[in-house]
Amino acid sequence: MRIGITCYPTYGGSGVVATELGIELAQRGHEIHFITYSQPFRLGGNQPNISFHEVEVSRYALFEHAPYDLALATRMAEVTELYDLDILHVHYAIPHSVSALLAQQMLAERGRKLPFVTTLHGTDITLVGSDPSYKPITRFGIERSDGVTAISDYLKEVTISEIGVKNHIEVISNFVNCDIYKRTEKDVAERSNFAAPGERILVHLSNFRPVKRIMDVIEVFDRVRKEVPARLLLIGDGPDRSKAEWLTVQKGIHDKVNFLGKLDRVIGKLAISDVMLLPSEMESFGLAALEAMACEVVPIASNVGGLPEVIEHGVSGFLEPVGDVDAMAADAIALLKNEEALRTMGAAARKRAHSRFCANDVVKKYEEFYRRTLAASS
Ligand code: GMT
Repeated sequence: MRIGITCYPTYGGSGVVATELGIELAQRGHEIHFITYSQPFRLGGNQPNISFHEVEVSRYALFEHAPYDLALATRMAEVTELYDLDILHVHYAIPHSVSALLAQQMLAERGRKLPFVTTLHGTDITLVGSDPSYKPITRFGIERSDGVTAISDYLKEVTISEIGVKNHIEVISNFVNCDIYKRTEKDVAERSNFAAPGERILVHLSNFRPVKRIMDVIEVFDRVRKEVPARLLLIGDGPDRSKAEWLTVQKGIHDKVNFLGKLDRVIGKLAISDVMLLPSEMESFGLAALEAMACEVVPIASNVGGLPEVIEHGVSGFLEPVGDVDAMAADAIALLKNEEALRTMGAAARKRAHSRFCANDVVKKYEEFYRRTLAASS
């Protein structure tokens, strides 16, 4: 198939999923066309079967806010014609589904069909989509999509109850390439670059937005390092980063925390870690936890949203109430003091990722969904 993919190319879970999906589909022989305002950050250059089409947004003195949605719709229609796309897959409902709908209608005028699939990721429904200024257009974009998927049962339910969407929503979970995301001897040897022998490594990966509760990450780590020699690796960047940096200074633990910034490749850092902290206010899925689990890193996360669909409490990780930094720290301390329990749970985390969320299985579901969508709209 010739598939167009639109996503937010910046640091965020939906862009990661869209990019990894494009890479996996290209490896299966599909022709993939990313249509985005900049190259998706996890997409290296020159990959076979993958092209990138930049959306240029012209500025004009009248525009306080340049109409990106319209430039995107125009580019979607153009790329569809130039490369004879079969289907368009947009990630994150707003504004991508509405731009896709416009592109579809522009092409229909010329007798050209363009079916499109919208994948819902989380904040497009729980934050942006629920805001009264966006709710009606979010529902409209979703209901006019030829196919709709959500990344967890939780998100499907919220989309129905909060947004009032009436059409079918297929749940296709997020995934990880289990052949790439794994712990190797080489990675283990890298530990010495970040931690002294005997020190444990805790890790957090996000875009440092308030919903991620970065201060809780620091609070949990501060409690843990008083009981167990440990270091904290923070991967990513965003609005709450400097607040977090100042908190580590106030607590006198700045030298124990590595702010690594945005990284294209996170596997190496995950694979040397023992525990991932994900104390988010909300996660519709928690891709970062899944990537960590595939590398035998035990997730300690909030018991919210779609996280219980990923992590089995007490088996492949821990789930605690939002904001309960004492409970999260207690889980981490008990685990990090017991090497056997840590390795057993790490293996269970890998098993969980492998049994339900490997790319090989999940990407087939997308291929099948595209075929069904194409058949229904022909
Ligand atoms: O919260 C983020 O990290 C970004 C956000 C996005 O849309 O880019 O992530 C959402 O999509 C991810 C990929 O499907 C999910 O793993 C995250 O749980 C979800 N974030 C929230 O629901 C807050």
